[in-house]
Amino acid sequence: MDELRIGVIGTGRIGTSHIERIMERLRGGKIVAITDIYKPHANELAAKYGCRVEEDDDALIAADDVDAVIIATNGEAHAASVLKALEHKKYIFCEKPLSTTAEGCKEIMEKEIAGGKRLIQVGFNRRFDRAYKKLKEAMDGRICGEPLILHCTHRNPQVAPSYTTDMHITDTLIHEIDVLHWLLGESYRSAQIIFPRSTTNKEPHLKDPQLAIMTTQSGIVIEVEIFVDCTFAYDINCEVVCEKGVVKLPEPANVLVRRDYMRYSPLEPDWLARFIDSYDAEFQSWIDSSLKGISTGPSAWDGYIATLTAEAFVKAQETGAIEPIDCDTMPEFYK
Ligand code: ISE
Repeated sequence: MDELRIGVIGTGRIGTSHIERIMERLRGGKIVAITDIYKPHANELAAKYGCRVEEDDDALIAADDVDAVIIATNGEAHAASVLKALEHKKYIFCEKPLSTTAEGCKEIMEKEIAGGKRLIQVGFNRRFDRAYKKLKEAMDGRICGEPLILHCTHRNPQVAPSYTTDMHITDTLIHEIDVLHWLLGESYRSAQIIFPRSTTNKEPHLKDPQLAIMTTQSGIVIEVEIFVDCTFAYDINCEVVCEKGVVKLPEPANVLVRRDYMRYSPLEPDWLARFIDSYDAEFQSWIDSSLKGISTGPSAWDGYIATLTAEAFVKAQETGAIEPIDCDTMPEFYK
């Protein structure tokens, strides 16, 4: 195969941005079909990029000229499309979450394992971000010794009115859950949420900010401030306190301005701007590895760890307790 023929399920903001990057910037992939329950925008994209609109995910996944599918619908719809795509032995890129339940992730893993070949990559883009890669290199080299504590922030300037308090976990914290599991090479054993005083910013129905505390299997304690209506910028930070020093996620490069008796450096407005390069790298890697017949990115196992941990955090939001996380043993297939 010298070109990966791709079908896209879901043409919302993220699906549209993936279509653009594959057709305009990346090598080796071509969008041949798209589908969405809302057809007018899909029709516009099809006209712009010379592909066709399929009626639904069944038709798109079954099409003979579709080698690989991108699933970019609402989280609740992901698992059903993934299972169908596994049935048809297509390469799969699934945005997070792989499934909204840990049980659903297990069903997907069983099916993938039964098929005998890794076909799934889950959309955890931060692993492809230059800054996180630098941090990982430093951690793997243990330049400051063993990690002990992590202080992180995940701040969004605002969220849509449809955003709910559990989405602090399932939609937002899930990125830290995955990227820190990758960074530290460990899964988690407990989850706790603390609700500080809530902001009076735009979304009064939200409990915002929240403080998430998780402990890894070896006892590293991670605290993440999740503040989705912070109003000032998209602001992602991560500081790892180690035995002999501190390692910090590099800030995205930006100009330093001196003006009006001030010195400042602009921050990013949103996650697409902050992580644009990582999405390009993530999709180039997915296309290249699929063309070679392998899947190398975040796996269905990583999708399971993320959803399992998120489930414990949502429970912790309700109970106020420290919730245990009972993780299965990693199947040989994913090692
Ligand atoms: C969104 O879905 C993302 O993936 C962003 O990275 C995250 O910052 C945001 O909170 C989510 O809603």
